[in-house]
Amino acid sequence: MTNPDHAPAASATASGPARAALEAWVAQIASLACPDAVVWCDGSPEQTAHLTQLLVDEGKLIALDPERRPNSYLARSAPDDVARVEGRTFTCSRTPEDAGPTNLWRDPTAMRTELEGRFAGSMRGRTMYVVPFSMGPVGGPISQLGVEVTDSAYVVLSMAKTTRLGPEVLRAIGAGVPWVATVHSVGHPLRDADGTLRDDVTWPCNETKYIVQFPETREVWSYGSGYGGNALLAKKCFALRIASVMGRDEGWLAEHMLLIRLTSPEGRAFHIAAAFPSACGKTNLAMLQPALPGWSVETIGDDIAWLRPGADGRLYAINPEAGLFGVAPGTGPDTNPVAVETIAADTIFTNVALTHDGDVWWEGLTPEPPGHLVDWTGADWTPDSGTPAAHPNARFTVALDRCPSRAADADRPVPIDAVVFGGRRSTNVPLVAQAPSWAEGVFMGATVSSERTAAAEGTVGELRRDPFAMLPFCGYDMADHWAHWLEIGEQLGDGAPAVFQVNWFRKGEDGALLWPGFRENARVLEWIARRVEGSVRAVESPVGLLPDVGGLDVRGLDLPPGRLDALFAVDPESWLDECTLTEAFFAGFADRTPPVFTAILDDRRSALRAAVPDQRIVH
Ligand code: OXD
Ligand code: MN
Repeated sequence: MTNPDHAPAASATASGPARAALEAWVAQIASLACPDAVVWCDGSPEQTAHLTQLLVDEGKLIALDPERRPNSYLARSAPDDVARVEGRTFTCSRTPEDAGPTNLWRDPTAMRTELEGRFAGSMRGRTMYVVPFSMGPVGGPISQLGVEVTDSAYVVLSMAKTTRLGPEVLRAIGAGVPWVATVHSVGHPLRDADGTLRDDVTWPCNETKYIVQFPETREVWSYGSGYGGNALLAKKCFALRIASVMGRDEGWLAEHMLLIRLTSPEGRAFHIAAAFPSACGKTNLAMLQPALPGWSVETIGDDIAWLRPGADGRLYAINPEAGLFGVAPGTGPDTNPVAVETIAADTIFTNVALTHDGDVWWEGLTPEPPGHLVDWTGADWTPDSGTPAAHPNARFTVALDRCPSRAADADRPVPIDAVVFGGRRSTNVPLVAQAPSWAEGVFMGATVSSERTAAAEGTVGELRRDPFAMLPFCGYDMADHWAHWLEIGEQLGDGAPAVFQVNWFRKGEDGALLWPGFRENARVLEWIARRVEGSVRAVESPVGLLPDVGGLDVRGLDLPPGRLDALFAVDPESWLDECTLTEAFFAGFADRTPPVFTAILDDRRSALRAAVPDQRIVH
């Protein structure tokens, strides 16, 4: 399987200029990074088994008990390589204006020189894997191709679960389909240029990290990290940062959104695309088992959606990924039984705890922790240790076809009925509100904010603006992204989806959550679906259309008196303060902020100031 001469395996060989260009590119990376061998990956069971065994033999994967967790493995990362590193994520567009104020811009030419220095010899002593993959089914109308070269077999195994990896991708590339070039090195060569040897470690990485996007040339270069979104370059780097730029240029959208099909008791299907900042329970919502009888949810995607206007004037979406890279802590039989079943086998776990009988555990998997564990760092752990047994950003990586709620036709584009924006807000934002117009929906998306979680570095709990939940993922100026959404809305006209905002996380004065969440979120989805079909009324408020009295089905919930009022309260004072913050936020984008946002903000302020006592204007 190893081709020391850097040539692809015979089975993958094809002639033609497109294939030659790919091979020339691979040879060029190899001559820079100097790997000992180059291996072309085809996702075959044999290759997967071989790489898995290699990692087990090297101590980089721990095989879990085959009875308790068949065909599953545990990886432990280095303690300083546990999350995406936004402070080292760069957008190298031609001008800083194209990257916009929310991205870290670097001059592309200077960055290329810097990266060349880093990658020179960075794979010495290692194997370089070439991973041709497709985002979306090969040849699908919204799909795109990519190639990742990486010196991490863990990355190859993860990509085999989360993308479509196979010989048909190489055939498509050979036939001339364009592809996105992505290059990854953990930055831990086993040999220096002078022959000095360096020991391998169970999680090789480098203390200096670069996650670099070149949007114009559609390239990603990542150095120094082996972790998740830093290293599985098809995901955040390509499917969001690069793809958002492709979408801007080609009239489509790449969004940080889950995708579900919600079916009503009458059998009507509603397709919903929902954007939430990292670690707001997207995977839970994507696998919801509705508490409302007769309603069902099918999972299409849990993290990323690519959306394109169709010939019939509707917005169609696919999940470009083929697997899940989900947050383990908090995932349990009560919060997400479907995920628990999904990861019962064939899963790679990273940074969870190990039980004495060869299974895995994390906070939230069972109400009581086991008496003894080996924690994510490899140290002995008991409930008295005072530290989490699993890292808060511990992950599971698994193919989506293991998910019991996966839609059988999840490969086909689906027409979107509703777009939902959510955040983690303990105050102000109501449980659900509908945007009265597309422009107001785009405004809702632009003003998403959330209290910080563990998915990226930073202080947990701090409020951060996360427009469209795309703050770390939009590959170009964020305000241009809003303008692009406005244009797509104009193009769709009456065919545009309805837009909503939700907030499962509002708290009462006692600091307790007001809404039970999880399966009960189906009640909110029901209201959204009923609004789409036009069968329930809504009332106006200064921040959007809210459910009319009795419109939200809360039967059987046993909410205390006043709870619904608290969930939907729109306090004019604090919303006026919020408007001031929003204005300051928009000012950061100067004249690129769409003018319609100023008009919406003005209207909102007037409505809040008027604080009309009787707001019940029925729609
Ligand atoms: C993720 C994230 O990993 O959003 O999905 O950070
Ligand atoms: Mn995400």
